[in-house]
Amino acid sequence: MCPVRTEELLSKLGIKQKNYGATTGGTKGLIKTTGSELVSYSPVDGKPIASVIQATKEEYETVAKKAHEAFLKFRMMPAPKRGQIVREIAEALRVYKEPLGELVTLEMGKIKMEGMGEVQEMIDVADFAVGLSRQLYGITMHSERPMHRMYEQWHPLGVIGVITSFNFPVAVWSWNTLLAAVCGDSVIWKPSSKTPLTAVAVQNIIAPVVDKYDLDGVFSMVIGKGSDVGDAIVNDHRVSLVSMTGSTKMGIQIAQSLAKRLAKSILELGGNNSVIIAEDADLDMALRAVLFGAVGTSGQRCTSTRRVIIHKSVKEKFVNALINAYRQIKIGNPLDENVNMGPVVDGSAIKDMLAAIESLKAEGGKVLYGGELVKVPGLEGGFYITPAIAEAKNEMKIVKDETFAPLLYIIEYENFEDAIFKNNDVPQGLSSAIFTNNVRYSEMWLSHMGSDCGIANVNIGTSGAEIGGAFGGEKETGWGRESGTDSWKQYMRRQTNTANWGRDLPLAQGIKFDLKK
Ligand code: UN1
Repeated sequence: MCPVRTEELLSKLGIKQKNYGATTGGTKGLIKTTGSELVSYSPVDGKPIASVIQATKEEYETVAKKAHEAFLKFRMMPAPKRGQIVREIAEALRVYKEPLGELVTLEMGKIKMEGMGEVQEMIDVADFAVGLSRQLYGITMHSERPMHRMYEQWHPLGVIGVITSFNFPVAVWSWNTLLAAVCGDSVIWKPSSKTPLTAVAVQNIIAPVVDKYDLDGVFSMVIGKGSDVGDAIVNDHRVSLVSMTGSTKMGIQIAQSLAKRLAKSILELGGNNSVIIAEDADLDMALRAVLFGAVGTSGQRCTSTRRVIIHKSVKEKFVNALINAYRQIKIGNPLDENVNMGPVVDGSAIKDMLAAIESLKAEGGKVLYGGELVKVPGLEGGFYITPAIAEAKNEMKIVKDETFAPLLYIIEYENFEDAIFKNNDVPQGLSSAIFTNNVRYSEMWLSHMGSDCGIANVNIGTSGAEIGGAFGGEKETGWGRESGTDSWKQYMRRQTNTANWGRDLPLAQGIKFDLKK
C-alpha cells in the first residue's frame, strides 16, 4: 500500500478494495459487473491502491438503456430545476474537495495542490452551469412576412458519451457532464483505465443528490476496455454526442466511427504548446510561467508548455536561469506539500520520454538538463524522472510530436514573424503564449496573423486556463469547445421556429404559388 493514509482516504470516498465498474447513479444504480479485474496502481510508489471489476458489453447495454430512458424523463424537468441539482452537486464537491484532490494525486501523481485545483475546477464549472440553467438563450429575429414570429430554441440533445483521460481524471467529466445536465441530457462516462478509482469516488460523492432527485440513469459511469465499452459508446445510435479527451490517434479513429453514423463529437486531443519570449519580455515572469507550464502535472497537461521559442538575444540568460530553477525543483511524493513535482503516470510515460530524448539526439538536438530517472527513498516503485530541457529546432520530427512528459524544447528565433511561424508550424493547435511588453507584437500575436491555436495568451503561460473561456483547439487537437462561454450549445439541439398568427399564407422570397385558373 502507499505510504499515505490510503485506507482512511479510500473509506472517506466510499472506495472498497474491490469495486463494481458500472453504475446508473445513486445508491441503487450500482451494477454488479462481471468483466475482468482492473487494478489501479499508484504512480507514487507503483503499488496497487484498489481494483475495479470492469463492465462487459452486456452491462454497458443495461446502462445505455437506462441512460436513454432517463433522458426522456430528465428533459421534462425545467432547466432552472436542473440547475438546482448541479448546485447541490457543487456543494457535495466542496465538502469532498480535499479527499478527492488527494485521490487524484494518489491515482495519477499530480501534486496535491494541483489535485485540489482540479476539484476546484469542477466546482467552478458547476457554479457556471447553475447560472446557465437560467439562460440557455435562443435569439429572436424579424420575419420578412407580416404577422409571423421567428425564433430559435435550444432543446436537450440526448445521451452524451464522455470519454476522459488520466491527466484530468475528474475535471473533464464535470466540464461536460454538468453543462450537459443543465441542458437536460443524460451522460455515460467512460473514465481512463489508468484512473478508475477517482471516477468511482465522484459517483459516490454525487450519489446522495442522485438519490434525492431520483435521477437514476442521468449520471452513469462504465469502466471497461476501450474495445468493449469505448467502442460500444461510439457506435451506439442512442448516444448523440461523444466528447472525448485523449491522443490524436485515438481521436481520429473515434471521429471516423462517429462520422459513419453522423453523430456529433467534441475532440480534445494532443497539444504542442509554445511560449514565445520576445527580446523585451519580462524574463522573471516568463520563467515562472514556463516552469509551471512545463513541470506542472509532470508535463502531462494537454496545455503543458512543450516549446520555448525565444529571441536569440535573451536565450542564454533565460536558459541559464531556467536550468537553475529546474535544479531547485523538489521531486518526490506528490502528497508532500514541499514537493513541486510528482511522478509521471506510469512506466510507459518514462519510456516515451526517454525515447523522445534519444530521437532528439539522433536529429542533432542536445539535452541541457534532466531526463534522468530518480529514486525517491521509500517510494522505489514510483515513476520519477527529472524534467528535461533540450536545445532543439522546430523543424525536427520529434518536436512535431506531443511527448506527454516533462520534456521542454528550446528553439531560437531572430525575427518576430518567424517566431509566430514556428509557433504555428506544428500539427497541433491547442494553447500558446507570448511574453512581451511590445504592443505591436502582442496585437499581431492575437490577430488573425498570429497564433493559430484555440488559446492564445499574453504574459501568462499556456496551461491553467480558467473555466469561463471556451476550451479546445484547432488542427490535430481536434474540434469543439468545452466548459466556458457558449460551449453549452454543443449539448443541445437547435431548432428554428416560424409561427404565423395571421390569416394569410405568404411565402418567403416573394414566391407566389397559386393554383392556375
Ligand atoms: C487537460 O490537460 O486536458 O488549462 C485540461 C489547463 C486546465 C485544463 C487542462 N484548466 O491547464
